[in-house]
Amino acid sequence: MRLITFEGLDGSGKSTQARLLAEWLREAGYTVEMVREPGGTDISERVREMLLDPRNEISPFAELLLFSAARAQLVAERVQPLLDEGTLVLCDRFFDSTTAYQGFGRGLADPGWLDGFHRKVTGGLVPHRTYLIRITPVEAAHRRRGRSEDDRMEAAGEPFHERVAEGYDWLAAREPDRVHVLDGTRAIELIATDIRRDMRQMLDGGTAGRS
Ligand code: T5A
Repeated sequence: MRLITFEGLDGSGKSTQARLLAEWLREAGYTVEMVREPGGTDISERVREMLLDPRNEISPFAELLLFSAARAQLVAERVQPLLDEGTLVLCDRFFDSTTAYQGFGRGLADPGWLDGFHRKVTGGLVPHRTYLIRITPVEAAHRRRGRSEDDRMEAAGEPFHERVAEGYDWLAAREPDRVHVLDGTRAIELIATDIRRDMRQMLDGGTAGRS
C-alpha cells in the first residue's frame, strides 16, 4: 500500500505530473487511483466549494478546520479503503498544503502543533512519498494568467504565496527522505522522468498495487 502526494504552489504543475505518473503506473500494471484535495468525496467537494468561493469570508482558523474536515472525510471514505485493498493512491495535495498555506501562509499555528493535528485528522496516515514541484510565486501567477477568475486562495496576494513557498521549503528541509523537491520550471517531460525514476526505485522489490 502506497500513498503518493503532490505539492506546490497553485499552477506549479502538480495535477499534470500526477496524471502522467498515473498513466505510467497503469501501463506498468499497477492499480492506481487519483484523488484531489480538497475534494474527492461528496462532502469534501461541498467543503471545497465553500473554501474556494471568492465571495466567502472565512476566518483563518475556520479555514484550517474546513480543509482538515475535507481531508478527514476523504481519508476515511476513499483513501484508507483503497490503500487497504492494495491500490496505489496519488493525491493532488495533502496535509503539507495545510502546513504551507494555513500554517505559514496565514501564520496560524506552529508546525509542531500542526504535525500532531494532521495525524489525528488522517488517523496516522502519512504519505510514503511527496513530490514538491517548486516554482516561484511570480512564475505561478504568470501561469495562472489568462485562466478564469482567481479562486479565494489564489486571490490571497503575493506576500501570502511567498510565505507558502517558505513553508514548503521548510517542510522539504525537515523531511528530505519523504519530500522530494523537483525544479518545476523545467519541461514537463523532464520532471516526469525524475518522478518515474524515483518511483521505480521505491516500487522495485515490492508488489504494492500491481494487478
Ligand atoms: N489549499 C489546499 C490550502 O490552502 N490548504 C489545504 O490544506 C489544501 C489541500 C486548491 C487551493 O486550496 C489551497 C491550495 C490551493 O490554492 P486547486 O484548484 O485544487 O485549489 O488548485 P491547485 O491545487 O493549485 O491546482 P492548479 O490546477 O491550479 O495547479 P497545478 O495542479 O499545480 O498545475 P497544473 O498541472 O494544472 O498546471 C498549471 C498550468 O501550467 C502548465 C499546465 O499545462 C497548465 O496550463 N504547466 C507547465 N508549464 C510549463 N512548464 C511546466 N513544467 C508545466 N507544468 C504544468
